[in-house]
Amino acid sequence: MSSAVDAFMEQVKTKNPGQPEFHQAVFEVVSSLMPVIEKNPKYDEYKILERIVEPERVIMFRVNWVDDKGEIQVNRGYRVQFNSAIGPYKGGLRFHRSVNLSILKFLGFEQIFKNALTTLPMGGGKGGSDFDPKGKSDNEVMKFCQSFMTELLKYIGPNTDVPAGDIGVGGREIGYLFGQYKRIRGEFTGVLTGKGRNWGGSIVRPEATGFGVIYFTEEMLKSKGESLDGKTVAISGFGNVAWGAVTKATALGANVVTISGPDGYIYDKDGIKGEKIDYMLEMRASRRDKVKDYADKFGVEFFPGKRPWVVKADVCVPCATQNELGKDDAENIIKNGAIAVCEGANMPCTPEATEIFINNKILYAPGKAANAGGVSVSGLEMTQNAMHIGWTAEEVDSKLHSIMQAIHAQCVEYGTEPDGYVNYVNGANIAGFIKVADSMIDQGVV
Ligand code: NDP
Ligand code: 2IT
Repeated sequence: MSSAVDAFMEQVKTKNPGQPEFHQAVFEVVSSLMPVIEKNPKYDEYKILERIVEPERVIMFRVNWVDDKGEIQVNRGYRVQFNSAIGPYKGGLRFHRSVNLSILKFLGFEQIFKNALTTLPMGGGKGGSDFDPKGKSDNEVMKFCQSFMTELLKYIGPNTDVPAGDIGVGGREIGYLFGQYKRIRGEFTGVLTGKGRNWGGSIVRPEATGFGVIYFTEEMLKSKGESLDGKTVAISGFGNVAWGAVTKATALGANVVTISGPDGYIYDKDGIKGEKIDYMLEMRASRRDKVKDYADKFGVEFFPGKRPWVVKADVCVPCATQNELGKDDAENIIKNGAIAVCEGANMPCTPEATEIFINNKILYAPGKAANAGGVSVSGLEMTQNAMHIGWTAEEVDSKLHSIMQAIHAQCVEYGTEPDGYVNYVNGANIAGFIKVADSMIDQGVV
């Protein structure tokens, strides 16, 4: 079996040179799928694997804009329209200096399976730019967003491709992007999700990813007769996802003791709660990218240049970025007796770390299952837009909760091993794949 995976990966690497994150994401999925493909020759006959790793379309474009000093700036914009077998392309936009085609292809590829798990009709896509929001004024962010959208709008629409936020893209950026789309296309439509509440956005979308991660964690713990109540939780990141996860974990009785930024992590033994959670929003909005601000304000310990995975915690929830948790971190987490690791970010654990969690048979959920709450509420935003209505917070939250339970159930159905251990990686990859692959077969060679 591994020789089939190796042979397939050889082709992927030859065809997509210099794209390590994309290779990493494909390798993980294909490793889970090979046994399924060997048992179901139709997938091989229809060349589903070969087709699913090839984006339907990649759009790359120049984004010129003028900064506050009157200087011309040049960035690169992207949209990867990966797979539309089960619905319009759907996925976030990332604005970060590290953005390149490899990162967006890995994210777009993951999104195909994630969106299939949500039970909603959404295909997979991702986009963004190497624009660095750090230190930019509101005016500069607006100028960039307007220029970016002026090109992107040729390729998107409510039934074609519906972008949303990701790292560096939150409510403010979605507002500027939406405004420019509306201005040029002359239509008010649900072309983006994560919109403001007053102009078509869904209530609970800002919280959705973090809430969903914690609902998923609760489901995993429930399967062991446990709950979050009274547990110590370590979280990384301090952005949108980390904020939602801290809020919900604290509400369910957990003591969240860490958050982190590119500068290091803070340890708050009394737990991040109340005004401290609100302060996370302030830190994120300041675009200073310094979690040390939290330590200065609340008088807690700050560990420069370090990650939170050395802290003793029952549950770890990485919510920052890809490959932020490696082999040594995973060994620490096991040594400290953690019972669960649940990914809020996309692909935060390296393959070596993932292997350690699975070999030690702790509860471990990959991002494509655990962080699907964000795109799920995006899907619910599309439904509300199409129906020209707005649901209440209770309605949206209860739908989100049911979706996370349904995703958990799919992982258990497809990922349970003979000894009863649930391999959530295999479960998520297989369940997501079957839905998309069967749809591709139904629709012929397109
Ligand atoms: P935000 O932009 O709100 O927050 C990300 C923050 O984390 C940035 O300020 C960034 O700082 C910081 N960061 C980057 N690298 C590190 C690091 N190594 N350690 C600590 N902090 C770091 O992004 P989101 O919260 O939206 O996204 C976080 C993760 O969740 C990403 O992997 C994203 O793909 C994923 N995700 C997001 C969803 C959403 O709906 N927003 C949905 C599902 C997944 P800096 O810019 O300086 O690097
Ligand atoms: O990674 C993700 O799932 C997101 N950034 C959210 C995508 C969306 O369309 O809401």
